[in-house]
Formats: sequence, C-alpha cells, structure tokens
Amino acid sequence: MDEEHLHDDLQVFKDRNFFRLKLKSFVTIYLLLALSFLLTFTLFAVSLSRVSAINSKLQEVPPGQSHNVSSRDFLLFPCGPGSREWEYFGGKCYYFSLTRTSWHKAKARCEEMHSQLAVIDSYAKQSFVMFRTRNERFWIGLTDENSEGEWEWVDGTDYKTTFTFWKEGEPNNSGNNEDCAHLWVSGEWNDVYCTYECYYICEKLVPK
Ligand code: MAN
Ligand code: CA
Repeated sequence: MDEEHLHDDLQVFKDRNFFRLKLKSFVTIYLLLALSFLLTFTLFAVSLSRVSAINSKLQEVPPGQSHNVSSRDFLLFPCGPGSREWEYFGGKCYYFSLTRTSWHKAKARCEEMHSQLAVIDSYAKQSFVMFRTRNERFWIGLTDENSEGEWEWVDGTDYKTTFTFWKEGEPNNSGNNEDCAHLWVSGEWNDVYCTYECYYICEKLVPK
C-alpha cells in the first residue's frame, strides 16, 4: 500500500515539474516575441522619422536650385544639362520639334529660341539629322520664295557651292507653288508649298 502511495506522489511531482517546465518555455517564447515586436516597431518608428526628416529638408530647397550642376554635366551635355531637348553635334545644338507647323512659323519659332532653321551644309550633318528624323518630314532653312529656282539658306550660306541632298527629281516646284524645303523619306530633300505643316529642325551654337 505504502509503496503505491509513494508511486502516486512521485507521479504528481513529475506532472508538476513537467507543467512548470512547460510554463517556463512558454514565458520565454512570449518574452522573445514581445521583444522582437518591440524591436520591429522601434526600427519602423526610427526609419519613419528619418524619412520625414529628409522629406522636410527636401522641401526647404527652393525649386531651380535643387540640382547641383557640375562641369562634368556640361561635358556630357554641351547644349546644357538643363535643356536636354537640344542635341549636340559638331559644335552646334539641334532641336527637333514635337509639333508640326508651316515653314514661316517654324522659322519664327526657332528664332524665338535664339536659333535658326537648320542649315545642312555637309554630309556629316545630313547624316546626323536624318538619323534623328527617320522618314518623317522636317523643315530645314532652305527656300526659293524670293526668286523661283534660286535656293537660299536662311543664314546666307552659299547654296550653289554647298552640299545638297535632294531626292531624285527634286526640287520640282510641283503646282508652281513649292518654295520651301524639308527632309522626307530617307532624309532626302523635297520642295513643298510653304504652308504645308510638318516638323522642323532648329540649330544654334553651343551656349557659352
Ligand atoms: C509629290 C511630288 C513632290 C511634291 C509632293 C507635294 O510627292 O511631286 O515633289 O512636293 O508631291 O505633295
Ligand atoms: Ca517637290
């Protein structure tokens, strides 16, 4: 009998010890979980405050002064890192319009931008512009509206002794009314009526 009691007591003791151990490990797990939650929350709070600090710093910088332009940027973009729509080639800057208009309006728009309609006086330049214009039509600074058949470049470059790139059979003064030149398929030149609306190429010297 006594022995049986002892055995029961031992069993109870064993069970208690087991629960105590189990409880201990649960507490440890919960503590660790709580700690990691706390850590995550702290990290989150810290990064959030940092982001908002940087954000308010950024807002302090007045617009226009937010970019520090270095001389290296000017080497990469000779036409000005701030006016990337102007593309550099051979000491000059070129603008390829995104809208279409008549030859005279195109000429005026180039002038408003302190430039002129492009004068294509070499194959190198022709090659550069036609790579950019693909097969689309772009006005250039060439007209014979002053005197039929006497083509003149807008900057006074001598037409007769300078490079040309007319399409075969052009200029043909079709309908007796074609006094302005544009680039066309394969970049070749065609004369067309000056009120025709197409894209245009402006040209200017590299800004100092
Ligand atoms: C044809 C040719 C060109 C001319 C255009 C006008 O393509 O005759 O020379 O300029 O028509 O649309
Ligand atoms: Ca023509």
